[in-house]
Amino acid sequence: MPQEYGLFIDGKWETPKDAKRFSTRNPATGEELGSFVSGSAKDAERAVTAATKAFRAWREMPAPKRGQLLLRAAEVYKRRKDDLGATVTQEMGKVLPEGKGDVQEAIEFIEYMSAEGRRLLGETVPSELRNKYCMTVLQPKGVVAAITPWNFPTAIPNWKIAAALICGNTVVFKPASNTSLCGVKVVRAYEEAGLPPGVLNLVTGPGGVVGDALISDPRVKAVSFTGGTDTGRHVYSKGAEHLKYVHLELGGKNPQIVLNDANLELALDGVLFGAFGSSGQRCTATSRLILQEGVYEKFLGMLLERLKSFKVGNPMDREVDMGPVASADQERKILGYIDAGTKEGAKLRAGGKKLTGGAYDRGFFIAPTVFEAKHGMRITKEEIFGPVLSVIKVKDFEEAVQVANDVDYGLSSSIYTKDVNLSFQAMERLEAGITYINAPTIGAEVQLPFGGIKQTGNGGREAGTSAIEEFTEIKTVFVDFSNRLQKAQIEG
Ligand code: UN1
Repeated sequence: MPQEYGLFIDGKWETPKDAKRFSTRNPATGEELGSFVSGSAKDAERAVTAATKAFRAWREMPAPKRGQLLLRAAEVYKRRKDDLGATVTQEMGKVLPEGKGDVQEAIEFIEYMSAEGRRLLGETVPSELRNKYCMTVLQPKGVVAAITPWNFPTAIPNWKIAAALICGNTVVFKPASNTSLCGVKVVRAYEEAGLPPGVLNLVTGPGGVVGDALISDPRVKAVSFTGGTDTGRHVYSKGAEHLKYVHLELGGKNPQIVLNDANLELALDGVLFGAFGSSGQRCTATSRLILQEGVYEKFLGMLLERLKSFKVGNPMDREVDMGPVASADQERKILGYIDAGTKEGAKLRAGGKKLTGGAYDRGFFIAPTVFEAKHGMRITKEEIFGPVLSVIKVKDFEEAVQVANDVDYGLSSSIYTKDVNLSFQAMERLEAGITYINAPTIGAEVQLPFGGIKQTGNGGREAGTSAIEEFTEIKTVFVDFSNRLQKAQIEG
């Protein structure tokens, strides 16, 4: 029997009467990892009640003190990094160094946010009148819903939770169902750190039930969602019915451009990590390799050569370069795209199939796949979220930028060149929230804003200082100490 876990509401772990349950499974082995409550709309409502009740005392706690509590949670994560990293790997399939990297990203973000507790900067600006101060202060929004994906099951929840908490919000957290054990462990660190009851609540269960209940609850003032574009559209429109602040981080179709003058070895390491890290299941994953014609054959040859020794297997095994994809659904969708690519006439150069035989039969393994594709095919335009790379030939820098930009998404982008002018032109012209020069499309750091343009989001950024904007309201304050009525715009 797998271990049973409850919901975390108002500081207590609990299993509602007659609760339905679901399990998560290791995508490499099929092993059952835990049993979780399939939360109901009522459970979500109770969690919001707890968060609402806890809000006043939490917002009144001085922000530096909130920061100290956050730091304690970071300490717990540090102590548990190996265990938690292994849980990430076992529950969603990225290789162990990346599983631990996920936790490390959570730790770094919490540390960064805890120091924000000593800033939360407002402005003071001159008044047009005498004896009057004009300033802004940042205030929390209230109860925040954090709805998070399975691909970064400890980092992304913390991008939302730690940022919301430092600003004085309380949180109801709904993790992706297939990484519920990670969700439980994310919350336990805050519990151990001594967070007051109700400040952070966890409701596991289906998005269509728990997520929708949170978005529709008028007491929830902000929703921060990371996930697929279709779900994002649903979250946004449902939030709009309630005129609710909604932050979205959605898909990507990220290009790596390699120009004729590039350091090819470096670009090769970059594309292997960018395309096949986390089995291509990062929003920032490289899914298009745009090669200038002068290096096309050579670079493609180098890539195919390296893939011959690329090992796919159990992600807990040190020798393995790439683990499984996260679930049966993922596998089906990715294989569907491989099929579509073949049908559209893209030339399959590596992989292109489910791996079978021996231990592979217990999990969802797909061989790292490379297509020579023509820009415009579905595999070059739609987000696949798997280990599938489309290689596209272009004449020159101009065409590279045009192809790179001709997609609906705009999260990350990368260019390899030694030409300073072209790298700055790329920085200016690539339509993406993030541009890397001589580095892969993945690997953003937490102290900088993260997010994208076009259908990648709705204009906001998370992490970095933008995280504070995401979770605060600006209060504008005028203090008149003249002891008489002063009329702005009327007297001079
Ligand atoms: C994501 O895939 O949604 O930049 C987040 C990166 C990681 C975060 C990715 N630091 O690849």
